[in-house]
Amino acid sequence: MAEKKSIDPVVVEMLKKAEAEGVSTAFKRADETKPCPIGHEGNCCKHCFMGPCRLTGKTTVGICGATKSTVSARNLARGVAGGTAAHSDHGRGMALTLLAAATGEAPDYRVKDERKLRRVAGYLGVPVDGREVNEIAKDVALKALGEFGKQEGELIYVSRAPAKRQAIWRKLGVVPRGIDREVVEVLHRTSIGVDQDAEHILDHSVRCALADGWGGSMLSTDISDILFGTPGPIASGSNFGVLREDEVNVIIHGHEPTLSELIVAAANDPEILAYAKSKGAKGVNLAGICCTANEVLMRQGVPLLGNFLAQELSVLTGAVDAMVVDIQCVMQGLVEVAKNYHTKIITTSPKAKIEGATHIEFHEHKAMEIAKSILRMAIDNYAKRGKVFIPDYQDHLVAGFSHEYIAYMLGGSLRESFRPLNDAIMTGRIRGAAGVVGCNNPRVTQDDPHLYVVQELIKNDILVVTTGCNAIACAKAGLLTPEVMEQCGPGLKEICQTIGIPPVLHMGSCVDNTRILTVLTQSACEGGLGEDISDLPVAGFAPEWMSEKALSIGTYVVASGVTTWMGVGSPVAGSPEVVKLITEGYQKKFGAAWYFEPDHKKAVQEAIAHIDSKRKALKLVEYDPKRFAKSATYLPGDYFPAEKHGAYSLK
Ligand code: NFS
Repeated sequence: MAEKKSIDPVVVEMLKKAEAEGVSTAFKRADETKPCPIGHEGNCCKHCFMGPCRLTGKTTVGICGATKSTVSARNLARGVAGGTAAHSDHGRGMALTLLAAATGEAPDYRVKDERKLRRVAGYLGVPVDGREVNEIAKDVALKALGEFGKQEGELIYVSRAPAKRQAIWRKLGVVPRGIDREVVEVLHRTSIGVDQDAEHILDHSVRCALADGWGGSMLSTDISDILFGTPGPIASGSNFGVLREDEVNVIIHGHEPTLSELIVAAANDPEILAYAKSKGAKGVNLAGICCTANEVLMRQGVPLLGNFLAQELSVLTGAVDAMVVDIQCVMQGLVEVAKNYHTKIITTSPKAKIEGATHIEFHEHKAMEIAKSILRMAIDNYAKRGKVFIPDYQDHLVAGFSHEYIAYMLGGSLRESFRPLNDAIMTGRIRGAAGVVGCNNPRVTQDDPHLYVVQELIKNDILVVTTGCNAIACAKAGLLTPEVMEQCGPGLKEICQTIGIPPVLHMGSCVDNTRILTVLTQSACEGGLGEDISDLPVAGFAPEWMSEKALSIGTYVVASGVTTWMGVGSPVAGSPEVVKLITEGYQKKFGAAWYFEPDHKKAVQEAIAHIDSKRKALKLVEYDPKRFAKSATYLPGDYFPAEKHGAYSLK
């Protein structure tokens, strides 16, 4: 039943089309392939060739004697290392691009946000006074690159965390030394016959994940802002209705903004537009999938086509002339689907090829030339379209809430600060805040857990910040608009009306979860809500997670002090000892617990109780929604007519 697969009506329609045409998608393959029950719970060890050892039934240890808890901790740690490697290699790529831009080797790139450059130079200890922009940029890039290969000492960005948090990490010995070193050490420790103490393995997985959150990902966000601009609010659209029947549709999918930013520029180039017209198209229309979508949405307003599970389905429209992919979350199944249509799948990263796809390798020194040749290929392909089916759904959105903009919108240009946010939490207008992030997973009804969690939180006066594929789910359901404040509790509604913001703030891609770390730090340091992130009435969610990157994010967010609920199921369920280590154990160590709770309704109730317990510990007034929403003198409906919004409104 297609209706059970997703609550997005576009996905349901496209799944019916796939069924009718006999096209295989991730949804179908998920039905055909049940997860291996042993590996699913973390009980399979395949780190040497005596096995794989399946610790099930009477078998409680591997051939080497490794226990279930060792195996489970090893598997989790390796997931964290995979996620850290992915985010951080992306960050390294950004630093290399900045270096090439600063030294003139990548003439199509330049420092776009000098203010951010100076701020980041300050974090990294790079002098700025009396220096040229490119001199500073070169040193910032080199200093950032140094963080990857550093062997000793501490990552510089650790000093951006609240002082109390840093002290906790130092006491536990989990401060990362160098980004690459911590990833390598996870792989070493978890190979045959090395670290065989679950708690010790997990401690190092924390060190590795912190190298992601307070290292590779944070650098990635900062350098992307320097090169392409720090995001501010921007309006756009989402879902398949953003495709155009009379234009060349190019989908940008993956993660790095390096090529996609130039594709956006090239799509507006008069020469490219003239070429499109010469082939009978009215223009070139761009739309994004996954985190590349979030990156180019936040800075350029490029609409969102869909999240992770929409990628194959978008090809089924017959309207996608090219899908340009780089790294991460790109399904190999795309090529098989594309065989049934005219769509060209174009891989571009030197790190990622897919058999059967067209490979046009991207190099920074001739970036614009490559972007244009990709677009020309898409334009040439336009004439080969067969029958086109574009479900006529789209919704409005406002995205682009960087932490810089949040501070600005709260305090204005004369006094950027988090004071108003803290005050609103202290008075109980805002009960607390939550980050809701992460993937799609075909093991659950697509977008259902995402949207339930977000809607339930705002109804309970909990401000939501979102990134990644949750942000796209919210966009498609119309939750990223100011109008949605009508769905909020009374206190949060007052705040949103006063500041003029949606109650669900789109903060970017998954590496931009580090923007959330910055917001949390500033809120903790502003005063009135304790002194550390773990004092704040906040919670984390990844209701439909699937990727290793989510495990890394989950670990660093919890180790930073935010109790977090991940949905779908637990990758460590097979070891009660490991479950205890990441819940009670992490609570003792980091003041925050990490739960895997497949029941998203239960998770929300637990998180609300958690937020209230934090309010109580801070001796804040008890949350009481009846006290608020009495002061407004007009109805927001006058300004935002109801017919303009609503989930999945028909165009
Ligand atoms: Ni995040 Fe981006 Fe989506 Fe999950 Fe994949 S796109 S980095 S991993 S699936 S949220």
